[in-house]
Amino acid sequence: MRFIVGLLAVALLAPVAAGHTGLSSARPPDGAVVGIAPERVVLTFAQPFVRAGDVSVTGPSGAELAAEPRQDPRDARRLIVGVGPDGAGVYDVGWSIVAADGHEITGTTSFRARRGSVARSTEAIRRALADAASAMPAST
Ligand SMILES: [Cu+2]
Repeated sequence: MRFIVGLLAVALLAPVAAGHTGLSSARPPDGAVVGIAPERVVLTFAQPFVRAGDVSVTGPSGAELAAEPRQDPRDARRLIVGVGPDGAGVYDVGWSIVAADGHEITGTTSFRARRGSVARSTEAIRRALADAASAMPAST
């Protein structure tokens, strides 16, 4: 019985010890393989946080790609980070926020892209050109 009470105490105290918020989901998810490198990473925390801290996104080329890390004005639990273009491979995200209790929390997440965002823009341009060509009236 004492053992069970002990377990219960640990279970009840653990969240209190954690106190501040934590990362509840990432998009792309940690460890995911995505088709094309995304334009942004969205991190959702369990509770609203005060502000973003240092955020980095290191692309497969080793370049630092994070752009305008910001708290979603419509959801204070979400951190949105723009991602600059890079090639296929692993993208490492390092994040930091200031939680509501004033503690800074940091963590990492990463994902792999089968194709780089550069390939996407080339393809998008080609598709746009093809669409424009097909929309052109036939010359007489
Ligand atoms: Cu805390």
